[in-house]
Amino acid sequence: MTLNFKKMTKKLVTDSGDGNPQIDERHHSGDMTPIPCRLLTLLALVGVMLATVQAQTSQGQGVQFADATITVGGVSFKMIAVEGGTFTMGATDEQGIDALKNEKPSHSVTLSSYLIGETEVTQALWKAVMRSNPSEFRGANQPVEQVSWSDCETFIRKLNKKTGMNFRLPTEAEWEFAARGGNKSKGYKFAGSNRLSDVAWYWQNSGDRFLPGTDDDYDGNVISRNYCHPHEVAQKSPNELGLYDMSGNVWEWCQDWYGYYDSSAQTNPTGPSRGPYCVYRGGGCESGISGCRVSTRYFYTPNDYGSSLHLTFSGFGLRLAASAPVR
Ligand SMILES: [Ca+2]
Repeated sequence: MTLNFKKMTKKLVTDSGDGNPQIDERHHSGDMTPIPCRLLTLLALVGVMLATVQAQTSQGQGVQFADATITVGGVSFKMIAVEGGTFTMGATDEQGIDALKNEKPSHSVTLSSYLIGETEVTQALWKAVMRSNPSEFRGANQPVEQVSWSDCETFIRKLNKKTGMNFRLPTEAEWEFAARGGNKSKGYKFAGSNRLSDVAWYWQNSGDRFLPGTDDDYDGNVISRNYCHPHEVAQKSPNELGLYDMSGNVWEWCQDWYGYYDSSAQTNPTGPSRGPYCVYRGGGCESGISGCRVSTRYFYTPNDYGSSLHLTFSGFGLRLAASAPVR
């Protein structure tokens, strides 16, 4: 088994850093317009649909909307309320020399409040919605993996039909703001810590034994023999917002088409209007340390989960998001 996520991501970054993405005329199959939030209204549907919703008052920092626990087909998952704010997206100082060309220029982004999944989508939830499980490493509380961006859109469409809610993938900016800890950010390099092993499963700690060294010691054959694999969600420490595994475990698809950054300030950015590649974030159980940084960004074709890269394991997963009521 060849585990070469580092090689794969290096290839993609090279592609992204050396020239403009090849923009074609294919239209994005997903709706890039922020979905009007009907969450509060939909909370009133408790008991009349397959889904049940329990709202819990969020504490502190003036958040005026609530975390929500949703149950679908007997599987519960929690959405964390993220208070909107302004942050610097991209290659900020704590990312250091690891920051790549496609993380620059850093720029100011202002976001409205939103909800984001406490954990990666589990196989139990995926199965409750899709009645299938594409994952290689099976387990109810394992994150779903080997899913394409398009698979995720299908999953979300069916989930929304079951719940009457408006889940979606997070925008790239929402993903990064949440990974940084939102308005509670302590400025870490990774999501919740400067010490990656505290918060993430990645190439050194996701297998049978800890593999010492740095990214310079990354060896796909050694990693393969060490049985590196995704782990059940929420086993590591959460970040400042209470979010688990935003660094490491499985990569997470974002809503946006991939594009280059601009230095101008933006509000609720949704990426290019079209393009051939979708963004994914956060690093996976086989990725290098640098791939797990909060500003690291990669991209891949929306209808594939890595098979064309000749990977025997492809750790693409997702985390849900939803727009929140206006503060
Ligand atoms: Ca992750």
